[in-house]
Amino acid sequence: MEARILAKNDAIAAKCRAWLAGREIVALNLVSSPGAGKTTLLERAIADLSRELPLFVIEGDQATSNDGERIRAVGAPVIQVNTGTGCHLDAEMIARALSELKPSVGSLVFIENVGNLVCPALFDLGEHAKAVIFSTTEGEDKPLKYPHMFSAAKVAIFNKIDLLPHLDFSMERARENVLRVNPDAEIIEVSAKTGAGMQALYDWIRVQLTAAKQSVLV
Ligand SMILES: Nc1nc2c(ncn2[C@@H]2O[C@H](COP(=O)(O)OP(=O)(O)OP(=O)(O)O)[C@@H](O)[C@H]2O)c(=O)[nH]1
Ligand SMILES: [Mg+2]
Repeated sequence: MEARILAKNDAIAAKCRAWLAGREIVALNLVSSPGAGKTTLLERAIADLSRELPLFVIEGDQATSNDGERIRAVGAPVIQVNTGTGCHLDAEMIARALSELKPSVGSLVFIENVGNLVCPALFDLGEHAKAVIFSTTEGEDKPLKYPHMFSAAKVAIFNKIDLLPHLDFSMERARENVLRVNPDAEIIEVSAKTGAGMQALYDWIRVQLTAAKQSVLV
């Protein structure tokens, strides 16, 4: 049963991926535990990047349109998806949201997944990459406890570094733990609140967009 659900999801995700690639669109699937700072990071990224890039957002939450409204307030087109009892977005939801959102050629689509480190790891949404946001308030051991999420992600964004002086969080141990489950992960340290480190994240995003353009050429 579970295998059948995943196979159906993967088939739709493959169609989404081809559709996005044909339009040179980079879709990033933001995953994290609840409250790690996904929406705050998006608010800042939209404010900083929207003059440079067309940006679109798909917001996933079990309930409420709070995050969708926060994104709309900073000026990006957004579709809010409510999953009800579901603990993750799936590819069919993304296919439907993309047909409504109509992201332009060469744009960046942020998908904010439902906040948890378990189910979103299993479901391909046709994204270019999963980005896991890991808050300094969560404890360094989370990559070891939720290895599927951390190994599925291309980049681990350590958020809330502004709080480090008040916490026992060891950045070094946290980095080691991420790399233990995913030796290829890129690690970027930011504070979505103060903006520290965000330029490194934007540079990483620019590299992904350039790669998406080049892959259409080959
Ligand atoms: N100090 C600090 N607080 C932050 C930072 N980023 C986010 N926050 C705070 O963390 C709380 C949760 O942030 P959200 O952006 O709503 O987190 P989220 O991951 O979108 O949460 P869900 O969508 O509910 O899973 C808010 O009170 C934010 O102000 C940061 O870099 N530093
Ligand atoms: Mg949010």
